[in-house]
Amino acid sequence: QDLRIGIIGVGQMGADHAERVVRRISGARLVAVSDPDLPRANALAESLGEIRVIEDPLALIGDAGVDAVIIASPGFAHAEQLMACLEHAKPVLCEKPLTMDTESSLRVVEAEHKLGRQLIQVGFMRRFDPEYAALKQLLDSGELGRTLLLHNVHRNKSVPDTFRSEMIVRDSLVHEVDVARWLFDDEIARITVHAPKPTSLVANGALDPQLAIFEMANGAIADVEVFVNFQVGYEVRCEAVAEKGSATIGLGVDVLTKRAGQWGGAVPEDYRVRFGTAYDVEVQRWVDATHRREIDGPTAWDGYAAAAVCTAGIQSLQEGRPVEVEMARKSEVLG
Ligand code: ISE
Repeated sequence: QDLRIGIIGVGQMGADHAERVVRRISGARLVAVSDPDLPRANALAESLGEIRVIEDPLALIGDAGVDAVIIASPGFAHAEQLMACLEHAKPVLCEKPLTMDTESSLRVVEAEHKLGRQLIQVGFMRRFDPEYAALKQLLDSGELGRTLLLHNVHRNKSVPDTFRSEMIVRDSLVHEVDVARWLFDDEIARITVHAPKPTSLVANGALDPQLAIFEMANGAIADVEVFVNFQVGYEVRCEAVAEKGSATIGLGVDVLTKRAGQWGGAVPEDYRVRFGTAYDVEVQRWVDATHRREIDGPTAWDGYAAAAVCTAGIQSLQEGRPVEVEMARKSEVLG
């Protein structure tokens, strides 16, 4: 029996997931979409076949014809929609951020825990990228000894005008927050976010680029350059430095061409291109796990931890100093 999926939010990411579910995912079928922009939802539904448009996202979640939900709405809408998924016991793949603040993320974690079943998976898709997965495997194998440092670069070609300093932390830097927690298998204890003199090419007052330092609980350190108006294209790199070697991913060495007196390759336009495979693997594994009544990826707790780090990161950016990350103890919340 195919998993009947409903998607909430059909902007860039939601539309991308809709196409993915229809064209590339097995064991699942897209049955409904919801978006406040009705013409946009109607156009997408029509282009993909027989798909219902349900205007109210909460009605989509409660609909008896929807077995599982993908939330790709803006972050501020997540808390209410996640709670509704838990109420209706619907498995949900929720795009990051889990919610907009530490408290509401913790409430989501607690509500899910009360149900006694994990229904929430968070869309930190980098864990499913073949390059990141290989890096994780290499570091975990111990071949290089203990991992000491991570150097990360995260650049977007450009972002909409509404993408301000806080969003750079909660929507972009949040990926490295998860990557660092995942690769080190440890929590981030302290974060500092520096803001160099911003690029002159954005006029919305956003502090872009930013340079973040994560101090892990066990003493390791990660640094991150995040620059969302890089102009050139999308670039995500990670170098791990360990006791007996280093490993780098994201060099973008695809097809090397030589022409007109120059050599080089292509820079992806955005994350849908660079992480296309990661999204495919993520959604397929989520569908397969949902059939088994499980999840298979980042948990609500991971979303909560990331929210706590981002909250501290924003405070650091505003106050110009390192900020301790305040979060509950896992054992106290999850028993
Ligand atoms: C976007 O929302 C994403 O999640 C991308 O993965 C990230 O690289 C980008 O910076 C964000 O704008």
